[in-house]
Amino acid sequence: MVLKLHGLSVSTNTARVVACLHEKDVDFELVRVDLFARGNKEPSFLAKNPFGQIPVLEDGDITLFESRAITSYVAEKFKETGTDLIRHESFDEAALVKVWTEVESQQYHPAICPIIYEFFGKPVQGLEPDQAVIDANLEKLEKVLNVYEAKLSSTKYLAGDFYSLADLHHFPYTFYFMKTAWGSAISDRPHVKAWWDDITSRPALKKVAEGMTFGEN
Ligand code: GSH
Repeated sequence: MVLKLHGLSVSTNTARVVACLHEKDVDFELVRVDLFARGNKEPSFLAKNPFGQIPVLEDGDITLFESRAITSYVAEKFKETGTDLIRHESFDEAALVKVWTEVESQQYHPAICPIIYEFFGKPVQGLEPDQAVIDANLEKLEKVLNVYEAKLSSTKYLAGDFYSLADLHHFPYTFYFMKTAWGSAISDRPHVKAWWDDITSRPALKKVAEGMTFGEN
């Protein structure tokens, strides 16, 4: 039975899961949830995710929400196909993947998310971006990126010399961030830039990027 992913290809959190499904060569059907028509607040959708947010993955009898939990499930369930994103053959490497997936979620995401929301999310709703919020979070993001720059000067990817879920999880928000005026936070740090260029040249991520065009998807 083909997996059903409820979401939108322009949505960052949906794109995180789509990237993982492409890396794992797993077929899926994208079921469009119209956020503007509040399709995510319909009882039938709330039955799948009581928080009324996309993405949601349905795989047979199991229904999952929270994009990072979904990618872990997919990477684990399909560990024998496509790219190994969790280093399942090495206990130590798998632990490092977990560390750096937590870093994305606990350090990187809280800084980059408000910037993307102010810059892209607010105008879509007819609201003015708040530059003070953007500036405060840029400062936080730069500090996180200083740590990344040091780490990526000793390993090619975040968890080690192997691409993993930890790198992949950064893709969607950073993709939109690079379309703002502040992309130099990434490109002025040589090791972070080399890492970003490397991961965005992956066929799976290029394919996801094709769907991340506001107004068209
Ligand atoms: N932590 C959740 C995840 O990683 O899946 C966040 C999900 C989320 O914020 N989804 C957004 C959404 O559904 C779209 S990218 N927004 C509509 C809403 O919150 O009402």
